[in-house]
Amino acid sequence: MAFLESVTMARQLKPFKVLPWILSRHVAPSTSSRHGRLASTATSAPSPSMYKFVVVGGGSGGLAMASSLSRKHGKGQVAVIEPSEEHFYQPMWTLVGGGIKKKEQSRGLTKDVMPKACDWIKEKAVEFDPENNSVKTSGGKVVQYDYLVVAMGLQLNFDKLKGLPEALENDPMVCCNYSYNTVDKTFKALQNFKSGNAIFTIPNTPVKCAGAPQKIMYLTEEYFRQNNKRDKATVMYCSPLPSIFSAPKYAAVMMEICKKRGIQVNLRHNLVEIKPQSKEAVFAKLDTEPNETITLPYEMLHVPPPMGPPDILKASPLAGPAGFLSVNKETGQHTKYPNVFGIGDCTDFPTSKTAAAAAAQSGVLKKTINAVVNGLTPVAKYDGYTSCPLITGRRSCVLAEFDYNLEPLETFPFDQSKERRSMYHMKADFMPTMYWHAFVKGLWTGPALYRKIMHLGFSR
Ligand code: FAD
Ligand code: UQ1
Repeated sequence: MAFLESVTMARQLKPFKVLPWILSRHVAPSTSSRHGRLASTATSAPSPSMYKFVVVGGGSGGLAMASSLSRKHGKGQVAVIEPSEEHFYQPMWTLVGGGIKKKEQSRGLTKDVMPKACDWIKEKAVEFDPENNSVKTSGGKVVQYDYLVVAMGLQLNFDKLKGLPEALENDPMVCCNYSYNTVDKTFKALQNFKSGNAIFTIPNTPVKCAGAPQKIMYLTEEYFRQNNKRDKATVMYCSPLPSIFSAPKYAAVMMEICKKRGIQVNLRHNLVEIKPQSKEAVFAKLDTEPNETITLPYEMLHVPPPMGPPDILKASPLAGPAGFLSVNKETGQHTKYPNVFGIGDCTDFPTSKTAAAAAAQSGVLKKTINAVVNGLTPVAKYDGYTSCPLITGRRSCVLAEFDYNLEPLETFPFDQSKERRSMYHMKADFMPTMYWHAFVKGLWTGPALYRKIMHLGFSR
């Protein structure tokens, strides 16, 4: 079950042996521990490591923060707990699924993106103990901190949807852009499609890049048109949500696009089971009481898995009611532990979970942490900025950008709800370079400044 080995980003990662040199590098006495005290250790247990800053998760948000913090505070002050040897530029997976990029183009090595001034602890975090300012790792280390940044991303729960693991494993026409291990099935499914229903779903859970489940549908529909398959295909989007997209301005445009292109939109349809043997997908109709189900045959099925907070975060005192890191929605500071901060998909910032949101959060979080370190009250305010480049074809994109109130917060001085070739190139060609050269280095905190310049100061 090669696929099952990778059901989450975290689970993708094989346990690493703890190298003695890692241990020795991390037994560093802290000179400035305001909060920390040494964890009690039995004689045989590893000694605790101490850092001014510990970042848990070296994905998009974690690296951006680790880079900025280590640049400001210097070598040996920041540790990053990240088990993966590989770093993925996940936003490229939509284009990989559409056959536009190769999946290898989305992959880098963690050693190449890890800031040189940070100590990389190549293990999983397994337990948070915020009362004692420490994190336990899979290798048995107790890593102590003065300040903690939690950036663990979302957990993919493939096994929470009946039939999904088997379908991904055995049915070549069931595909998923949400994992490096499954993303290359998608384009093969497009190529092998003969006739019938091409169904695209979105889970009834929090989801990263909530636009991605429909972006691949537009690429598929266009591919069918360009390859003489369109008249043999019924393309449909099935979503448990009451609208196709959260921000109304862009939802209206996407509905128009679906209408124009003959795409069926079935709202309040929640995928509850896949039957790969009979090639059927079962949906609960959420507007019926009790929920009726409807079974649709599929020729091709794209399924983002159910997602949720990482198990260890959910089980910790750091979790809010939904299991995500409980943060102040303006500052990113933890609601109970003032020396704990969060960024990205693992937090409960009430906005759409994207790398673009994490970039904007990183700008605010730097200021928040700086204030707290200097004994000041944080004043910087995150407005919920998030962005979703809604790819609608191989040369077109609607660039959605909005805030906590789902109000547009557009960077460019034109109406971004129109499909544009320029926005496609921004997403497909400019963004990857920007990500590897600026974002993970903590040098990109979102387009707010450019927005102000391009709107001649008349923008929030
Ligand atoms: P991640 O980047 O996922 O990083 C989390 C890190 O935590 C990982 O490195 C993981 O190994 C590590 N980790 C997990 N568990 C542990 C543990 N126990 N201990 C230590 N480390 C751990 N965003 C956009 O802005 N624009 C887009 O167009 C876009 N398209 C997307 C398309 C797809 C198909 C997907 C899947 C995502 C897309 N995104 C997009 C979303 C974007 O990739 C994420 O929102 C972003 O990566 C979140 O960053 P993060 O740091 O919170 O989490
Ligand atoms: C963005 O900042 C970002 O984070 C790095 C993305 O993720 C890859 C995006 O997709 C987008 C659209 C933005 C916003 C950037 C601009 C220039 C509007």
